[in-house]
This record gives sequence, structure tokens and C-alpha cells, in this order.
Amino acid sequence: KNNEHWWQSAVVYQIYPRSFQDSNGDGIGDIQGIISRLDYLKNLGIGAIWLSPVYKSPNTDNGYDISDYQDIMPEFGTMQDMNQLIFEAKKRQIRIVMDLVVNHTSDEHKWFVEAKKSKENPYRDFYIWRDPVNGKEPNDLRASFGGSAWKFDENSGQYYFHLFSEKQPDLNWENKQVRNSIWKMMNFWIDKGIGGFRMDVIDLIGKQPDKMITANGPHLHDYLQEMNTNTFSGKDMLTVGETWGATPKNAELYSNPERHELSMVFQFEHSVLDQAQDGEKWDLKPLCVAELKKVLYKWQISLKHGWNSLFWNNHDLPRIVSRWGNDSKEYRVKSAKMFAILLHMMKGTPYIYQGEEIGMTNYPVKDISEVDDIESINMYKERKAKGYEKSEIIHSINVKGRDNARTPMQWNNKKEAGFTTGKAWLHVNPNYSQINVKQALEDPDSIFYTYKKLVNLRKNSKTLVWGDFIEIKKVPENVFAYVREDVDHKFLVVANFDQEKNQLNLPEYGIQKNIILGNYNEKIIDLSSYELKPYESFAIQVK
Ligand code: TEU
Ligand code: CA
Repeated sequence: KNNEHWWQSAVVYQIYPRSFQDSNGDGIGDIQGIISRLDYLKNLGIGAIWLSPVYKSPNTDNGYDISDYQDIMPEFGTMQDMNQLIFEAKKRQIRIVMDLVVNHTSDEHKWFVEAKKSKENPYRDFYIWRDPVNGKEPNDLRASFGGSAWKFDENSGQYYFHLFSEKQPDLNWENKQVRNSIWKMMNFWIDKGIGGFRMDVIDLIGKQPDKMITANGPHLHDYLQEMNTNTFSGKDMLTVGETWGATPKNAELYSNPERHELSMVFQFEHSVLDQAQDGEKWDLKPLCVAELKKVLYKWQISLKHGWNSLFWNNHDLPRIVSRWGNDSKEYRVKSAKMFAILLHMMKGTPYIYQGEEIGMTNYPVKDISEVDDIESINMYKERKAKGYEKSEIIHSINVKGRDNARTPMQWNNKKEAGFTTGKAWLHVNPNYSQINVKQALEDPDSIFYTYKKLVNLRKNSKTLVWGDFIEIKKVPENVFAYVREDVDHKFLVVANFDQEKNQLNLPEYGIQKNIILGNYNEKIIDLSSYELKPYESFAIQVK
């Protein structure tokens, strides 16, 4: 089966520009810094960069609060730098996927500045305004970053709706003018030759706050089909929606090609498995590996007429090797490689988050003064006011806080890990002296080369892109084992999630020699009776 779309055999690399590479010594990553690292990404073999927002922003939420969609944040550079990035990336067969944040704008966006002026202003209905009810908020919807989702505006005596911070007012998608303005902005970027869009909390655009509906509103798919028709249709672009609540059923609605909506979505069913029942992300419970296995396998077989994304990390999630692996000196490399092999041999488009390819880890803080992220800071205030112990709140932040993913990329063992010649905007993880790109490139057995092999394998294997996924059930509970096969080839993939050994007995496979990837570099594996070492993982070409 030949490739229908480039993004079905490519691997995407996510860059959080603030923390990737600084080029002018101000301690903040920037676009020229990214350009200077394109050869590194070419070496890794990735086919596209998902670029977290670089647009003008007051940075309440580090760029996810946009004040001008068609201009670049000065700390990151100029529109010329952006044009150069698109051009230089294309020269290396790397597409640029922009972050589309259109559930809300910054309150400093000209649309909101106008809307706030008066109820009669032509931009008023670009946002969601409501009169007080009994002198209070219209209802008790809560904002993601704490407090009510309704902010009172003295000037007009009305509330406006914001699902994130009060400086991120939600756009009113029921207003056709809003939708047309967004299509226009999207086409401005499409005309620049970008490769696609990642769509921030896109499942919220059909919200109906009066009915307490925030995600999966009744018009969500209508709006996406209208977007497709008016912007990227027929242009073979990668469009991936961030949809926290997606189930396999609605994931198919988004990604079934016949529906002309999106290429795929990020679903987070696996990513909430260490969250206490009915709790928030900060309410912790240990991961049950059997549950993770069930969720990952369910998604692999559920999208008959759709397409999966595959990821462990992003700029909102703690780093996987610390979260569910083992970031100790002894097992960090082994477990990081296990995650890479387990995920990248599955069916779908894999995403690598900056630093994941060298096994970067979480960075624990001792005090809230070290924390940057608005989500963590607001939660700290809220829980402290409710009487939670400081130590307990800081522990939650160290396990699940978003800053864990935002510490600067570790390039070498020099000052500030080679990220900046100045003072980094956020602390650099002290382990940069051992964990950095330079060391990884010099070590043929590094995590980097496991990722590089996986990226290359996907580029050259139709079986990996299109082959069927078949679970192997007769294995220990904490061992993943599956097959990818088509008429031509068959891969067997095994991953031991435990720090303990586990016994594998697959007599039907017997002795195997064609081991294409493995984190213990075994040459021969007798599967009829094999003792898996801690975090051992391998991919074997059986046919
Ligand atoms: O995130 C959506 C979102 O809901 C996350 O904030 C998530 O709830 C939280 O991080 C728990 O992990 C997107 C962006 O990825 C995020 O960076 C933005 O803060 C948010 O939307 C608002 O734009
Ligand atoms: Ca800079």
C-alpha cells in the first residue's frame, strides 16, 4: 500500500521555542536558535517540526495567549526569521507545523481590546459575554487555571468567559465573523508554505457555556469541516487536534478521511492513568501497567477509518522517563529506550518532544518561587488556601508540573548546557553535565541512536506504517508484546515495564537472530524460554 500522506510515515518533533536554543544571549530560546539546530534534527531524521506558539503574546501562558496571530513575539525574533525557518527547514525536507490556538486569544488582542470598549462595539460578539445572574457569575463553570471561568468587566457590567486564565478570553465560535477571521489567518500561514497545524484544545470550539457544555459541543464537527473546506483541504497538510477527552469513537469522527476534518488527534486516555479517580492531575496514584497496556492496545485496534498519533511527552506533561520509567543512573537509558521502542513500533504518527530523544528528566523544585508555570502557581495558591501541606503541593508539582518539560534543552556540558551564553529564563537541569546532545551523538549506544533507528525504520517500512497490530496475550502482566505484520513482513515487539525480571515463553517463535533494535544489544534470543531483564525491550524482524 503506498503512502497516501507524508505524515503517515514521518515522525514529528515538538519544539518549545522558549527552551530550545537561544541565539542572542538573552536567555530565551528563539527562531534563529532553532535554525542553527536544523542539521541536528535532519540527522535525527524527523519529517516535521510542531512549533509551539511563536506569535506576539504577553506570555501569561508562554505564548498560548496570542495578541497578534500574524506577527512574531519579539523575544523569538521577526517574521523574516520565521520565513527563513520555513525555507531552511524545507531545504532539509522538514515541514513546519504551526500551533493554532483559536479557542481563545490574549486579552491584549485587538479584537478583545475593541470588544471590551462597549456592548455596541462590532467586535463585542467575538467573545462570550453574559449579564450577571442574581448579581453573580452566570454559572459555576471553573477555569482550568483556577477560579471561576467568568470574569466581571466593570466597564460594561457583564462577565466574559475564559476557560484558561482571565487573560485568555474564549472566542465565540458561533459567530461566523470569528470563523471567517480565523480562516483568513490560517490561509496567511498556509500561503507561507507551512506543513500543517497542531490545534490547541480544539474540542472546545463548539462550547455552549450556558448549558455547561465545554468540550464536544453540538457544532464542533461542523466547524472543523467548515475550517477544512476554507483552508487546508486538498493541500496534504498535517492537522492534529488536541482533544483531551477523545474516545476511539469520536477520534474516528475527527480523522476519518471521508469526513474531511483532521488528519488525527492527540488523545490523552493513557496520560491520565496516574491521576486519582475523580481527582485533578495533581491527585496522584501509581500507574497500573496492565491498564496502560489495555488503553494503548485498544487505541491501536480502534481506528479502522482513522489515524492515531503516538506520544509520551509534550510541553504540558512531565518527562516520561521520570514519570513511568526509571531515571536513576542505572536504568535511565534502558527505560528511555524501552519507551521509544514500545511506542515507535506501533501504528500511527509518532511525536518526539524536545529532549526526549536524549532521555532528559524531570527537575524537582523545593519552593514555589522556583516555579514559572501559571497552572502550577495558581494551583499552589488554591490548595494552600484550602489547607493542603506545602510539601504535598510541591510534591504534586514535581511529579506532574509542566515546568518539568520546559527546562532548557541540554546541548552540551558547558555553562547553561549550551542553551544560552546568558542566564536561562528557567533553571537548567543540573544533570546536563551527563545528559546532553553532544554526549549522545558521541555515544553509539545512546538513546538518540535508538530514536534515529526507529525514525529511519518507519521511513522505509510499509509494514511499520500500514501493517496490522496484533496483541500477544500470553505474557506477564507488566510485559507488552505485540506483532506488526502485512503480507511481506512481520515484526515482534516486546517491552518489560518492570525493574524486575519477567519470564517470556513464546515457543512458536523459538530462536530469533534478526533483532533490529534492543536496549541490551542481544544478538540471539530464544523466545521459547527467555528471561527478560529489567526494562528489556527489543524489536525482532520475524519475517
Ligand atoms: O493545553 C490544554 C490543556 O488543557 C492543558 O492546559 C492541560 O489541561 C493541563 O496542562 C494539564 O496537563 C493547551 C496547551 O497545550 C497548554 O500549554 C495551554 O496552557 C492551554 O491549552 C491553553 O492554551
Ligand atoms: Ca534569545
